[in-house]
Amino acid sequence: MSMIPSSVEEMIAVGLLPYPVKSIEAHGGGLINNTFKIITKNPEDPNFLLQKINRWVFKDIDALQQNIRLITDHIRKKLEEEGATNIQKRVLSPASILSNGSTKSYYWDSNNDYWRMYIYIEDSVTHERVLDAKMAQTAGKALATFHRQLLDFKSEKFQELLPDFHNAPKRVANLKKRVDEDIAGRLKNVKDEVEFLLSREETYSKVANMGDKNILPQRIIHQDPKLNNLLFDKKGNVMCVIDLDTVMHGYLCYDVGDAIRYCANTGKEDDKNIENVSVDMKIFKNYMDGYASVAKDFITWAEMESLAFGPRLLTYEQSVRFLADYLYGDKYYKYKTLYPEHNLVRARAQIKLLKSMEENYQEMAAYVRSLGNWKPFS
Ligand code: GN1
Ligand code: MG
Repeated sequence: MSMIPSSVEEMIAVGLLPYPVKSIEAHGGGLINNTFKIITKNPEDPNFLLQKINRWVFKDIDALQQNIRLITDHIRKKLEEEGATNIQKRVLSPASILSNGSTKSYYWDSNNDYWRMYIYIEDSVTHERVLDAKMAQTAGKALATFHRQLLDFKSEKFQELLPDFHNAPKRVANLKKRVDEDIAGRLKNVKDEVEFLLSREETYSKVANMGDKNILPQRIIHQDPKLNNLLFDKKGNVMCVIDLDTVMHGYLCYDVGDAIRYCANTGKEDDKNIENVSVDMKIFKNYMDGYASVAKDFITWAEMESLAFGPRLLTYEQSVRFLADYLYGDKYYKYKTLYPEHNLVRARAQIKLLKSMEENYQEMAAYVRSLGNWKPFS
Protein backbone atom coordinates (compact mmCIF):
# COMPACT_ATOMS: atom_id res chain seq x y z
CA MET A 1 0.00 0.00 0.00
CA SER A 2 1.33 3.36 -0.90
CA MET A 3 1.91 5.82 1.83
CA ILE A 4 1.09 9.36 2.69
CA PRO A 5 3.62 11.69 0.99
CA SER A 6 6.88 11.67 2.89
CA SER A 7 5.97 14.77 4.81
CA VAL A 8 3.19 17.24 4.90
CA GLU A 9 5.88 19.95 5.01
CA GLU A 10 7.15 18.81 1.61
CA MET A 11 3.68 19.20 0.16
CA ILE A 12 3.35 22.64 1.61
CA ALA A 13 6.81 23.58 0.33
CA VAL A 14 5.81 22.78 -3.26
CA GLY A 15 2.69 24.83 -2.84
CA LEU A 16 0.35 21.88 -2.77
CA LEU A 17 -1.44 23.19 0.24
CA PRO A 18 -1.20 26.83 1.18
CA TYR A 19 -2.79 26.28 4.58
CA PRO A 20 -1.40 25.13 7.92
CA VAL A 21 -2.18 21.46 8.41
CA LYS A 22 -3.38 19.82 11.59
CA SER A 23 -3.49 16.20 10.51
CA ILE A 24 -3.72 13.80 7.60
CA GLU A 25 -5.51 10.49 7.75
CA ALA A 26 -6.46 7.60 5.44
CA HIS A 27 -9.99 7.95 4.10
CA GLY A 28 -12.46 5.72 2.26
CA GLY A 29 -12.04 2.31 0.75
CA GLY A 30 -11.94 2.43 -3.09
CA LEU A 31 -10.02 -0.33 -4.83
CA ILE A 32 -8.09 1.88 -7.25
CA ASN A 33 -6.84 5.18 -5.80
CA ASN A 34 -5.54 5.88 -2.31
CA THR A 35 -7.41 8.59 -0.49
CA PHE A 36 -6.58 10.75 2.54
CA LYS A 37 -8.30 13.55 4.37
CA ILE A 38 -6.26 16.64 5.19
CA ILE A 39 -7.56 18.54 8.18
CA THR A 40 -6.33 22.12 8.26
CA LYS A 41 -5.48 23.97 11.46
CA ASN A 42 -7.69 27.00 11.13
CA PRO A 43 -11.40 26.32 11.21
CA GLU A 44 -11.98 28.96 8.52
CA ASP A 45 -9.72 27.13 6.01
CA PRO A 46 -11.29 24.30 4.02
CA ASN A 47 -10.28 20.71 4.64
CA PHE A 48 -9.17 18.66 1.63
CA LEU A 49 -9.42 15.21 0.16
CA LEU A 50 -6.02 14.13 -1.14
CA GLN A 51 -5.74 11.27 -3.61
CA LYS A 52 -2.86 9.39 -5.07
CA ILE A 53 -3.94 8.45 -8.58
CA ASN A 54 -3.39 4.87 -9.68
CA ARG A 55 -0.91 5.04 -12.59
CA TRP A 56 -1.47 1.48 -13.69
CA VAL A 57 -5.11 2.33 -14.43
CA PHE A 58 -4.87 5.99 -15.44
CA LYS A 59 -2.00 6.72 -17.80
CA ASP A 60 -2.91 10.22 -18.95
CA ILE A 61 -3.29 12.32 -15.83
CA ASP A 62 -3.65 15.60 -17.73
CA ALA A 63 -6.64 14.25 -19.61
CA LEU A 64 -8.09 12.64 -16.49
CA GLN A 65 -7.98 15.89 -14.55
CA GLN A 66 -9.29 17.84 -17.51
CA ASN A 67 -12.25 15.46 -17.89
CA ILE A 68 -13.13 15.87 -14.23
CA ARG A 69 -13.05 19.64 -14.53
CA LEU A 70 -15.26 19.57 -17.62
CA ILE A 71 -17.79 17.33 -15.91
CA THR A 72 -17.86 19.23 -12.62
CA ASP A 73 -18.07 22.59 -14.43
CA HIS A 74 -21.03 21.30 -16.42
CA ILE A 75 -22.87 20.04 -13.34
CA ARG A 76 -22.11 23.27 -11.46
CA LYS A 77 -23.61 25.27 -14.33
CA LYS A 78 -26.75 23.12 -14.29
CA LEU A 79 -27.14 23.65 -10.57
CA GLU A 80 -26.71 27.39 -11.01
CA GLU A 81 -29.33 27.44 -13.75
CA GLU A 82 -31.74 25.57 -11.48
CA GLY A 83 -31.11 28.13 -8.76
CA ALA A 84 -29.81 25.42 -6.42
CA THR A 85 -28.43 26.39 -3.04
CA ASN A 86 -25.27 25.07 -1.40
CA ILE A 87 -23.73 24.28 -4.76
CA GLN A 88 -20.26 23.75 -3.28
CA LYS A 89 -21.67 20.70 -1.48
CA ARG A 90 -23.50 19.32 -4.49
CA VAL A 91 -20.65 18.97 -6.93
CA LEU A 92 -16.97 18.17 -6.41
CA SER A 93 -14.52 21.06 -6.54
CA PRO A 94 -11.09 19.99 -7.78
CA ALA A 95 -8.46 22.07 -5.99
CA SER A 96 -5.89 23.85 -8.12
CA ILE A 97 -2.30 23.51 -7.06
CA LEU A 98 0.43 26.09 -7.52
CA SER A 99 3.24 23.69 -8.19
CA ASN A 100 6.68 25.32 -7.91
CA GLY A 101 4.81 28.31 -6.60
CA SER A 102 3.72 29.44 -10.06
CA THR A 103 2.21 27.00 -12.57
CA LYS A 104 -1.42 26.32 -11.85
CA SER A 105 -2.24 22.68 -12.19
CA TYR A 106 -4.81 20.20 -10.98
CA TYR A 107 -2.36 17.56 -9.84
CA TRP A 108 1.02 17.32 -8.28
CA ASP A 109 3.79 15.20 -9.79
CA SER A 110 5.91 13.88 -6.96
CA ASN A 111 8.60 11.75 -8.62
CA ASN A 112 6.05 10.18 -10.94
CA ASP A 113 3.48 9.67 -8.25
CA TYR A 114 0.50 11.82 -9.10
CA TRP A 115 -1.56 13.48 -6.41
CA ARG A 116 -4.67 15.62 -6.61
CA MET A 117 -7.04 17.26 -4.18
CA TYR A 118 -10.68 18.13 -3.84
CA ILE A 119 -12.19 20.51 -1.36
CA TYR A 120 -13.61 18.27 1.34
CA ILE A 121 -17.40 18.34 1.53
CA GLU A 122 -18.22 18.84 5.19
CA ASP A 123 -21.03 17.08 7.06
CA SER A 124 -21.18 14.30 4.48
CA VAL A 125 -21.35 10.59 5.13
CA THR A 126 -20.95 7.56 2.89
CA HIS A 127 -22.66 4.21 3.34
CA GLU A 128 -21.36 0.77 2.50
CA ARG A 129 -24.80 -0.80 2.77
CA VAL A 130 -28.33 0.34 2.10
CA LEU A 131 -29.95 0.88 5.49
CA ASP A 132 -33.59 1.02 4.46
CA ALA A 133 -36.03 1.29 1.55
CA LYS A 134 -35.79 5.06 1.51
CA MET A 135 -32.02 5.01 1.11
CA ALA A 136 -32.30 2.68 -1.90
CA GLN A 137 -34.86 4.98 -3.52
CA THR A 138 -32.79 8.05 -2.77
CA ALA A 139 -29.72 6.44 -4.32
CA GLY A 140 -31.70 5.52 -7.44
CA LYS A 141 -33.00 9.06 -7.79
CA ALA A 142 -29.51 10.48 -7.34
CA LEU A 143 -28.14 8.35 -10.16
CA ALA A 144 -30.94 9.36 -12.53
CA THR A 145 -30.43 13.00 -11.57
CA PHE A 146 -26.74 12.66 -12.39
CA HIS A 147 -27.66 11.17 -15.78
CA ARG A 148 -30.12 13.99 -16.39
CA GLN A 149 -27.55 16.64 -15.54
CA LEU A 150 -25.19 15.20 -18.14
CA LEU A 151 -27.69 14.62 -20.96
CA ASP A 152 -26.46 17.64 -22.90
CA PHE A 153 -22.79 17.44 -21.92
CA LYS A 154 -20.60 17.96 -24.94
CA SER A 155 -16.98 18.94 -25.17
CA GLU A 156 -14.34 18.42 -27.79
CA LYS A 157 -11.75 18.30 -25.05
CA PHE A 158 -13.37 15.35 -23.29
CA GLN A 159 -11.48 12.07 -23.75
CA GLU A 160 -12.59 8.47 -23.33
CA LEU A 161 -9.76 7.30 -21.08
CA LEU A 162 -10.81 3.72 -20.46
CA PRO A 163 -12.61 2.79 -23.68
CA ASP A 164 -14.95 -0.20 -23.55
CA PHE A 165 -14.83 -0.16 -19.77
CA HIS A 166 -18.00 -2.24 -19.42
CA ASN A 167 -17.89 -3.90 -22.81
CA ALA A 168 -18.55 -7.53 -21.89
CA PRO A 169 -17.23 -9.17 -25.10
CA LYS A 170 -13.92 -7.31 -24.68
CA ARG A 171 -13.73 -8.26 -21.00
CA VAL A 172 -14.33 -11.88 -21.97
CA ALA A 173 -11.65 -11.71 -24.68
CA ASN A 174 -9.27 -10.51 -21.98
CA LEU A 175 -10.25 -13.41 -19.70
CA LYS A 176 -9.56 -15.87 -22.52
CA LYS A 177 -6.13 -14.33 -22.97
CA ARG A 178 -5.39 -14.71 -19.27
CA VAL A 179 -6.58 -18.33 -19.42
CA ASP A 180 -4.30 -19.09 -22.38
CA GLU A 181 -1.28 -17.44 -20.77
CA ASP A 182 -1.91 -18.68 -17.22
CA ILE A 183 1.10 -16.65 -16.15
CA ALA A 184 0.49 -17.07 -12.43
CA GLY A 185 -0.12 -20.85 -12.73
CA ARG A 186 -3.54 -20.48 -11.12
CA LEU A 187 -5.78 -21.85 -13.89
CA LYS A 188 -5.93 -25.26 -12.24
CA ASN A 189 -7.81 -23.69 -9.28
CA VAL A 190 -10.52 -22.06 -11.37
CA LYS A 191 -11.50 -24.43 -14.18
CA ASP A 192 -15.17 -24.48 -13.07
CA GLU A 193 -15.43 -20.71 -12.77
CA VAL A 194 -13.85 -20.18 -16.20
CA GLU A 195 -16.22 -22.69 -17.77
CA PHE A 196 -19.23 -21.13 -16.07
CA LEU A 197 -18.38 -17.66 -17.30
CA LEU A 198 -17.37 -18.61 -20.84
CA SER A 199 -20.58 -20.61 -21.29
CA ARG A 200 -22.50 -17.35 -20.86
CA GLU A 201 -20.47 -15.27 -23.26
CA GLU A 202 -23.19 -14.93 -25.86
CA THR A 203 -25.96 -14.11 -23.42
CA TYR A 204 -23.94 -11.26 -21.99
CA SER A 205 -22.85 -9.85 -25.37
CA LYS A 206 -26.41 -8.72 -26.00
CA VAL A 207 -26.15 -5.17 -24.68
CA ALA A 208 -22.88 -4.43 -26.52
CA ASN A 209 -24.49 -5.76 -29.70
CA MET A 210 -27.59 -3.62 -29.22
CA GLY A 211 -25.36 -0.62 -28.67
CA ASP A 212 -23.46 -1.36 -31.88
CA LYS A 213 -26.78 -1.34 -33.70
CA ASN A 214 -27.69 1.99 -32.08
CA ILE A 215 -30.68 0.45 -30.34
CA LEU A 216 -29.30 1.80 -27.09
CA PRO A 217 -28.02 5.38 -27.17
CA GLN A 218 -24.62 6.33 -25.80
CA ARG A 219 -24.91 8.61 -22.79
CA ILE A 220 -22.44 10.14 -20.42
CA ILE A 221 -22.57 7.84 -17.41
CA HIS A 222 -20.63 7.37 -14.17
CA GLN A 223 -19.49 3.75 -14.76
CA ASP A 224 -18.83 3.15 -11.04
CA PRO A 225 -21.94 4.37 -9.21
CA LYS A 226 -21.53 2.25 -6.11
CA LEU A 227 -23.46 3.32 -3.04
CA ASN A 228 -20.26 4.55 -1.42
CA ASN A 229 -19.73 6.93 -4.31
CA LEU A 230 -22.67 9.01 -3.09
CA LEU A 231 -22.23 11.57 -0.33
CA PHE A 232 -25.28 11.70 1.92
CA ASP A 233 -26.15 14.39 4.41
CA LYS A 234 -27.14 13.46 7.93
CA LYS A 235 -30.83 13.52 7.06
CA GLY A 236 -30.36 10.88 4.37
CA ASN A 237 -30.45 13.11 1.28
CA VAL A 238 -27.81 12.69 -1.40
CA MET A 239 -25.59 15.75 -1.59
CA CYS A 240 -23.08 14.84 -4.24
CA VAL A 241 -21.92 12.11 -6.64
CA ILE A 242 -18.19 11.47 -6.26
CA ASP A 243 -15.40 9.36 -7.84
CA LEU A 244 -15.70 10.82 -11.33
CA ASP A 245 -12.60 9.17 -12.84
CA THR A 246 -14.54 6.77 -15.00
CA VAL A 247 -17.25 9.14 -16.28
CA MET A 248 -17.46 8.33 -20.00
CA HIS A 249 -19.90 7.30 -22.68
CA GLY A 250 -21.87 4.13 -22.07
CA TYR A 251 -25.39 2.82 -21.61
CA LEU A 252 -27.72 3.64 -18.74
CA CYS A 253 -28.10 -0.05 -17.88
CA TYR A 254 -24.38 -0.18 -17.08
CA ASP A 255 -24.80 2.34 -14.29
CA VAL A 256 -28.03 0.95 -12.92
CA GLY A 257 -26.53 -2.53 -13.18
CA ASP A 258 -23.37 -1.65 -11.29
CA ALA A 259 -25.27 0.21 -8.59
CA ILE A 260 -27.56 -2.78 -8.02
CA ARG A 261 -24.65 -5.22 -8.16
CA TYR A 262 -23.14 -3.44 -5.22
CA CYS A 263 -26.05 -2.27 -3.10
CA ALA A 264 -28.58 -5.06 -3.62
CA ASN A 265 -26.22 -7.80 -2.50
CA THR A 266 -27.25 -9.49 0.77
CA GLY A 267 -23.55 -10.24 1.30
CA LYS A 268 -20.32 -8.40 0.56
CA GLU A 269 -18.54 -7.96 -2.74
CA ASP A 270 -15.73 -10.11 -1.34
CA ASP A 271 -17.75 -12.33 0.97
CA LYS A 272 -15.85 -15.48 1.87
CA ASN A 273 -19.12 -17.20 2.69
CA ILE A 274 -21.02 -17.27 -0.57
CA GLU A 275 -24.12 -18.44 1.28
CA ASN A 276 -24.47 -14.82 2.40
CA VAL A 277 -24.61 -13.59 -1.18
CA SER A 278 -27.84 -13.15 -3.16
CA VAL A 279 -29.83 -10.39 -4.78
CA ASP A 280 -31.98 -8.46 -2.35
CA MET A 281 -35.18 -7.99 -4.35
CA LYS A 282 -36.58 -5.41 -1.99
CA ILE A 283 -33.57 -3.15 -2.45
CA PHE A 284 -33.64 -3.77 -6.19
CA LYS A 285 -37.29 -2.69 -6.38
CA ASN A 286 -36.82 0.38 -4.21
CA TYR A 287 -33.78 1.46 -6.17
CA MET A 288 -35.65 1.03 -9.44
CA ASP A 289 -38.60 3.05 -8.10
CA GLY A 290 -36.27 5.93 -7.33
CA TYR A 291 -34.36 5.69 -10.59
CA ALA A 292 -37.47 5.48 -12.79
CA SER A 293 -39.20 8.36 -11.00
CA VAL A 294 -36.54 10.73 -12.35
CA ALA A 295 -35.40 8.92 -15.51
CA LYS A 296 -38.90 8.60 -16.95
CA ASP A 297 -38.51 12.10 -18.36
CA PHE A 298 -35.61 11.21 -20.64
CA ILE A 299 -35.14 7.44 -20.86
CA THR A 300 -36.02 5.68 -24.09
CA TRP A 301 -38.18 2.62 -24.30
CA ALA A 302 -35.26 0.37 -25.28
CA GLU A 303 -33.16 1.70 -22.40
CA MET A 304 -35.86 1.11 -19.84
CA GLU A 305 -36.25 -2.39 -21.19
CA SER A 306 -32.54 -3.02 -20.65
CA LEU A 307 -32.48 -1.89 -17.02
CA ALA A 308 -33.42 -5.18 -15.39
CA PHE A 309 -30.73 -6.95 -17.40
CA GLY A 310 -28.06 -4.44 -16.32
CA PRO A 311 -27.45 -5.94 -12.86
CA ARG A 312 -26.87 -9.38 -14.39
CA LEU A 313 -24.59 -7.95 -17.04
CA LEU A 314 -22.48 -5.92 -14.64
CA THR A 315 -22.23 -8.77 -12.16
CA TYR A 316 -21.15 -11.06 -14.98
CA GLU A 317 -18.58 -8.55 -16.14
CA GLN A 318 -17.24 -7.96 -12.64
CA SER A 319 -16.89 -11.75 -12.16
CA VAL A 320 -14.92 -11.86 -15.39
CA ARG A 321 -12.71 -8.95 -14.28
CA PHE A 322 -11.90 -10.38 -10.85
CA LEU A 323 -11.20 -13.82 -12.28
CA ALA A 324 -9.02 -12.41 -15.08
CA ASP A 325 -6.99 -10.44 -12.54
CA TYR A 326 -6.60 -13.52 -10.35
CA LEU A 327 -5.20 -15.42 -13.35
CA TYR A 328 -2.95 -12.48 -14.17
CA GLY A 329 -1.41 -12.46 -10.70
CA ASP A 330 -3.41 -9.58 -9.16
CA LYS A 331 -2.05 -6.72 -11.24
CA TYR A 332 -5.10 -4.51 -11.76
CA TYR A 333 -6.39 -4.69 -8.20
CA LYS A 334 -2.84 -4.83 -6.89
CA TYR A 335 -3.11 -2.29 -4.10
CA LYS A 336 -6.31 -3.64 -2.62
CA THR A 337 -5.74 -7.36 -2.98
CA LEU A 338 -5.20 -8.10 0.67
CA TYR A 339 -4.43 -11.85 0.54
CA PRO A 340 -3.44 -14.21 -2.29
CA GLU A 341 -6.91 -15.59 -2.95
CA HIS A 342 -8.73 -12.27 -2.59
CA ASN A 343 -9.56 -11.85 -6.28
CA LEU A 344 -10.75 -15.45 -6.42
CA VAL A 345 -12.98 -14.89 -3.38
CA ARG A 346 -14.37 -11.80 -5.09
CA ALA A 347 -14.97 -13.65 -8.37
CA ARG A 348 -16.77 -16.50 -6.57
CA ALA A 349 -18.96 -14.09 -4.61
CA GLN A 350 -19.88 -12.28 -7.84
CA ILE A 351 -20.66 -15.57 -9.58
CA LYS A 352 -22.98 -16.50 -6.69
CA LEU A 353 -24.70 -13.12 -7.01
CA LEU A 354 -25.02 -13.62 -10.76
CA LYS A 355 -26.71 -17.01 -10.23
CA SER A 356 -29.14 -15.44 -7.81
CA MET A 357 -29.95 -12.66 -10.30
CA GLU A 358 -30.46 -15.16 -13.10
CA GLU A 359 -32.91 -17.06 -10.88
CA ASN A 360 -34.80 -13.88 -10.01
CA TYR A 361 -34.64 -12.31 -13.45
CA GLN A 362 -38.26 -12.85 -14.45
CA GLU A 363 -39.38 -11.04 -11.34
CA MET A 364 -36.83 -8.25 -11.87
CA ALA A 365 -37.91 -7.73 -15.48
CA ALA A 366 -41.61 -7.84 -14.58
CA TYR A 367 -41.05 -5.24 -11.90
CA VAL A 368 -39.24 -2.83 -14.21
CA ARG A 369 -41.97 -3.34 -16.80
CA SER A 370 -44.63 -2.54 -14.21
CA LEU A 371 -43.02 0.85 -13.63
CA GLY A 372 -43.80 2.05 -17.12
CA ASN A 373 -45.58 -0.64 -19.02
CA TRP A 374 -42.39 -1.57 -20.86
CA LYS A 375 -42.05 -4.75 -22.85
CA PRO A 376 -39.84 -7.56 -21.52
CA PHE A 377 -36.20 -7.66 -22.51
CA SER A 378 -35.08 -11.13 -23.51
C1 GN1 B 1 -12.95 -0.18 -8.71
O1 GN1 B 1 -11.83 2.05 -6.88
P1 GN1 B 1 -13.25 1.71 -6.83
O2 GN1 B 1 -13.51 0.74 -5.72
O3 GN1 B 1 -14.15 2.91 -6.81
C2 GN1 B 1 -13.13 -0.23 -10.22
C3 GN1 B 1 -14.59 -0.52 -10.52
C4 GN1 B 1 -15.00 -1.81 -9.88
C5 GN1 B 1 -14.75 -1.74 -8.39
C6 GN1 B 1 -15.05 -3.04 -7.71
C7 GN1 B 1 -11.38 2.36 -12.36
O4 GN1 B 1 -13.64 0.93 -8.19
O5 GN1 B 1 -14.78 -0.60 -11.92
O6 GN1 B 1 -16.35 -2.09 -10.12
O7 GN1 B 1 -13.38 -1.38 -8.11
N1 GN1 B 1 -12.69 1.02 -10.82
C8 GN1 B 1 -11.83 1.03 -11.86
O8 GN1 B 1 -15.30 -2.81 -6.38
O9 GN1 B 1 -11.43 -0.01 -12.39
MG1 MG C 1 -14.14 4.13 -8.52
